Amino acid sequence: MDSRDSAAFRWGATAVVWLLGIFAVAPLVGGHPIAVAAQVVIEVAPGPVATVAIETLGGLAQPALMAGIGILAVATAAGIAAFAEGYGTNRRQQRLLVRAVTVVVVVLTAAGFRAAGDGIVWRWTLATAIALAGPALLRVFREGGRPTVGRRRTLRNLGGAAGVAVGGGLAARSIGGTRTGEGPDPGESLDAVAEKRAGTTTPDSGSAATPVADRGAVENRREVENVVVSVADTNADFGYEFTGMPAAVGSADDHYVVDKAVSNPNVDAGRWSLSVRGAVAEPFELDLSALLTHAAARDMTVTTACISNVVGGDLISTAEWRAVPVRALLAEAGVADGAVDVVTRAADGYTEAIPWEVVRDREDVVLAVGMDGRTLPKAHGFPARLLIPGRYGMKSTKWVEAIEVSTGDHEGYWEARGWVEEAVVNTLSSVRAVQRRGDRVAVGGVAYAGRRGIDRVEVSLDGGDSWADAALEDPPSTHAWRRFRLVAESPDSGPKDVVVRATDGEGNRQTREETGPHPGGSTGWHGVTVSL
Ligand SMILES: Nc1nc2c(c(=O)[nH]1)N[C@H]1C(S)=C(S)[C@@H](COP(=O)(O)O)O[C@H]1N2
Ligand SMILES: [Mo]
Repeated sequence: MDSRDSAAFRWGATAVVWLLGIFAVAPLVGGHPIAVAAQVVIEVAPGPVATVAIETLGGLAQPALMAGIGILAVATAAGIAAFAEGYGTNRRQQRLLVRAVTVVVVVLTAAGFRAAGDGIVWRWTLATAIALAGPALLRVFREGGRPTVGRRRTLRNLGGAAGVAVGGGLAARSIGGTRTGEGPDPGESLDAVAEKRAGTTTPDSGSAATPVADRGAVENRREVENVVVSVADTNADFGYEFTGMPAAVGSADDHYVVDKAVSNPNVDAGRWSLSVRGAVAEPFELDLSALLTHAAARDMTVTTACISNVVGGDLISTAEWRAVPVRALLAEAGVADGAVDVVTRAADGYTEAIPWEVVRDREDVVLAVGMDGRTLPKAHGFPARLLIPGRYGMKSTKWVEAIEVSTGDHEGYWEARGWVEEAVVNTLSSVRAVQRRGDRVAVGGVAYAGRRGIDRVEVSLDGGDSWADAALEDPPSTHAWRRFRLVAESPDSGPKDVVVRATDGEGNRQTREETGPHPGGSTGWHGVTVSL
């Protein structure tokens, strides 16, 4: 085919080359302009729209949005060209148009990489140059070549330009991540950090495996709506550890993750410091090593749950954190009279606020800097994140850069999108595992009521007609959930309509009324029908 390619085809194809280059070079700065654009869309989207998108698409909402933006970019390029051609623009006008579009694309690409990265000039500049190399080469080919360019030749040029963009991106990748390598890394052993600080090092041995008690061979393991149903070939008594039960204290690897952002911010601890400022007598900055070795640092086991968790859902986890009370940090700065909120500001633009009175009165409102004996993993907010036990996870700002005392009311990220401000957790209980051993069946799970604690859990095997008290494990801490287990004689393998309900430490039974997560967290009893 040697027909002249339409301008729309050439422009669209150029946009595709541009996108390829952008994605190839993204690791150099730890993000890319398309993700930044998606982020802007998420942030300006009205609260209910964002909520509906997250509820219907879940984890696919963000990738879908990025795909949409990519398609829109290509369509816009093709559209502009088709429009210009349709109007029969002359050469001079075409050149002007090309120049204008070029300027816009260069500026957007550079600004996008600048926003995605953490400010290292040469990295985002190099990323921009490589991402634009492909499309730029295409122009050279076209202008250097004959005025009429056959489709085969165009395709060959496009392939070459895409190759240059992707090849350049891969080469840039090999230059490495965005770190200075000076501060502690995400997930680094806290002992190693302390030793480094003291000037000694020993190899990181990792944690020893814990032996597992004989639980019998498990047959017929399946999942019914998040609940693990199994039959075990043993007569051993049930503990709290049978198949499907979550660990009382989980690990970073199995902790749920929820972020507003398309990609997590890469914070370089070597260049990061926490800023404590606002309405305080003496603002100051503290680096990660100083926080890790802070005199008030303590280990605490905390359960967090996302406010968008549904009844029986798994957006709830328990982990061991190393943390410094926020009030200890603020005491060093000296909070001024008239303080209203303690605002946390994050590297991804997220903000949250908690009344100063609450921070002042509660030792357990903390800034976490460690998890499982290591510095925080990136996904959980490296290098520092807030934890407010008993409030939904939205209050616990990750990737904190500043703690700022305000003299006015501050509206947090999700509050501005119509979710409740205080976000005190509702009492919840959920079935996680049902197991048969001979004639006995055990129902196990977790219950949580934040700072109110859990006093009682009842289980029904007949859809709520009759109830029995479950055995309760001691909670791993006052900030954590409690595991429960009910063992019943049940030779009959027919369907069981399992329902669970908890009573908190204030004597209030969990409400049966079913509500969805928006705006104050889901409520209602969890149940599942199983046969085993
Ligand atoms: N900076 C920042 N902090 C954030 C979020 C976020 O998107 N950005 N998400 C919040 C929400 S909604 C929840 S549920 C918790 C999740 O914490 P995790 O991912 O460590 O479990 O972080 C909170 N902190
Ligand atoms: Mo959340």
